[in-house]
Amino acid sequence: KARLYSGMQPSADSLQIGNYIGALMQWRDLQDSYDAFFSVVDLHAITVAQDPKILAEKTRRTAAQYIAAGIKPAKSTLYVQSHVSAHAELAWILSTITGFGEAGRMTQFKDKSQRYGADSTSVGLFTYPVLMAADILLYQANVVPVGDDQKQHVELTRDLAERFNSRFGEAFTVPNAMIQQDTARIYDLQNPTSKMSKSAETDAGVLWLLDEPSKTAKKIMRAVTDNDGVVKYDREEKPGVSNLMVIYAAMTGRQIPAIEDEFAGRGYGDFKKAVAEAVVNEFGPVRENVLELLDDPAELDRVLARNADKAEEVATKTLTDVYDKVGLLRRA
Ligand code: AQP
Repeated sequence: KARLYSGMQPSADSLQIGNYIGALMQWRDLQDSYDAFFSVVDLHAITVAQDPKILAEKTRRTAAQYIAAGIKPAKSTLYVQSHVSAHAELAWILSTITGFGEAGRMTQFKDKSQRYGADSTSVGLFTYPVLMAADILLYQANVVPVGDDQKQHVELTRDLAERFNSRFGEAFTVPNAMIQQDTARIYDLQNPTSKMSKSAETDAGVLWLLDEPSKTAKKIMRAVTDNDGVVKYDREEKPGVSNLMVIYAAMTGRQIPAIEDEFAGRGYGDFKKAVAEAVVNEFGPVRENVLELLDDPAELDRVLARNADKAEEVATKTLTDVYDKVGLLRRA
């Protein structure tokens, strides 16, 4: 089986519906056809300030949400990034072959550093893509399912793999990005032209996986739409309605044209009620499952430890080979 690698940051108490549709649902389907590694990337999360008192709990909760959404820890390797020290070690090696200008061209860094301001922008945020390259290359991943926004980082990963291989000898598989289609992108309910995000400024536009069902329904009923009252897919002219349609399609497995037919001649009220019901129905069991898993954190931590062992075995092999190729003296 081909190798697959992906991860999410434990940067909030709960994941949002964009993470669920854009990542978890796809991972769940892909895990049958690939030898999959799914990581909770806590080392990435600390590239922006995190509260040390709650980071560990957020990490555990993120892992619980992976499992509750259908990632099987007995089949896929589901682990916490910081449990495998090879990530940080390989990132260092890769940073020594990354050009300063090359890293400076990453648009996510430009966006995020602008958002946080010069005083809160760390060197870690700058080298974030190098750590991501290490994540992927350690496991010799063939494919990396990511959103459009991460395409540039996977390109850099490929460049670093090729550069290392030609400079020091074949050590890495050159990975391919598996880019999800446009319909996998979810936008903020209050601001439907910007992507829904865990770190959104306001809560009203974000649907959290672990929210109370009544809260979820209320947010959907209050989602921004438009004045023409027609349920029709048009990203440019009707971003709010189109976004709700994509959410509804993902929750029900229905196609966009069928949804247009279903709601022809009906108002937004009816449509929003249907969307709310579909989301609440999908999230309900996942939420219960998460709460159950969190009831026994020791068991959850044991599962993560076992998976970290599995991950470490693969990672150490790559790292040892890399250290040798770079010419570092082996410890006797
Ligand atoms: N709005 C979205 N629509 C579709 N997919 C999305 N993803 C995130 N937002 C959407 C996908 O979820 C995964 C999460 O990756 P991440 O945790 O590394 O961070 P991110 O992409 O930056 O996600 P957030 O929620 O916006 O987090 P913060 O606020 O912490 O930066 C990726 O696969 C991503 O494509």
